[in-house]
Amino acid sequence: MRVDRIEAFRVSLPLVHEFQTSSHRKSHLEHVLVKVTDAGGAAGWGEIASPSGPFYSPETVETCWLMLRGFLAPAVLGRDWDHPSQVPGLWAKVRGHEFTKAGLDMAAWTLWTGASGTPLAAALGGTRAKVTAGVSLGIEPTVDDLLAQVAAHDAAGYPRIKLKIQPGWDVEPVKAVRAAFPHLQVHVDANGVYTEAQAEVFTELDSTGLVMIEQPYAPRALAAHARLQKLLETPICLDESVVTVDDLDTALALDAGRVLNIKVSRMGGLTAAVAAHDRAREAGIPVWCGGMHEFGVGRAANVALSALPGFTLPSDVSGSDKYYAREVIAPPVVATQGRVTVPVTAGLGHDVDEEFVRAQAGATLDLRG
Ligand code: OSB
Ligand code: MG
Repeated sequence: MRVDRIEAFRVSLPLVHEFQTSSHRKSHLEHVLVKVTDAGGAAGWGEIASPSGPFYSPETVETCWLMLRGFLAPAVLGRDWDHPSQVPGLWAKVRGHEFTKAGLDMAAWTLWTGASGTPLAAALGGTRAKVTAGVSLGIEPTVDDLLAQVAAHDAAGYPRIKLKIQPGWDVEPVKAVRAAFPHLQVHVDANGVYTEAQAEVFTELDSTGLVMIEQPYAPRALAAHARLQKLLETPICLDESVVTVDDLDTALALDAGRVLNIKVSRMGGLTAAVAAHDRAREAGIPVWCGGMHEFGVGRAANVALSALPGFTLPSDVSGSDKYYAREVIAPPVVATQGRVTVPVTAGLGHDVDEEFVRAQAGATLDLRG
């Protein structure tokens, strides 16, 4: 196959419920939707789900836009490939910029699976007909507000809740949620905001029956994560620390984490995500698919990835309705009693609402090989 045209659309959508993490609060998100077209007119879509600011990773929507136009689209345009797993090889010299790469890699996968009549999940190696979804809840103004959020998602049937924590919002809200909802699987995500001097927070959380503690320390602090893991019964889950499969190897060698959050965006695409899944599976550590509040395109790709056999923990693939009132795909991703059905039709398994995408686009790119 050969991609002869790459279009990109900067689309902003309002969130149904404001989301606050340890780094910032957001009420709407701007993502870049990427459309690739081959010589025969077949199209594929991907999503660059970078946050606007460089607080989760160094990338921003603006840097993604520049890298797509300046380096990554030119690396792909007019080049021949047989299988989407070869596409990352086209930009092998470009270091970093995983979110940008992820959008193009995803577009290549949906192009190829759509054109070859294969469901995306099956092409990736997926074996599940349904995947289990958890929800990620932000920091709320009060514990009562948080309990109301947990109650709503418990009532919707989600079996796992992840709570964002930060210093001053950790042990108390976690204990309140565990006490009020003892049947739920609960885990916490610190987004790397604690330091080793605050390890006591985690030794205290260790006795609250959490499924895992996600990214307590800074992304590069793998040795510190290993020291913390020695103190805890609760598995540490790595997110920001693992950008490449080499990072995963280092984490495994150090015993710095016993669960892996695989994000398509953070790792540079579906090809890299599958490689991380395979490596984790070989090492015997469970994985789940994390999210970046993706619009429908990225969300559907996350569902397809979560169908792989190593994804044994609930993924952040909650229904589109938790986030957006109006979606960029039809039908939207739907979770029923915390389960999402994996599409069995060719490609992404959802139609992209191109008219809506074009109407919403604040800026567009149109590049040809
Ligand atoms: O650390 O998992 C994270 C969103 C933005 C930045 C970082 C994270 C998140 C989430 C989103 O938790 C979860 C979702 O998309 O459902
Ligand atoms: Mg995380």
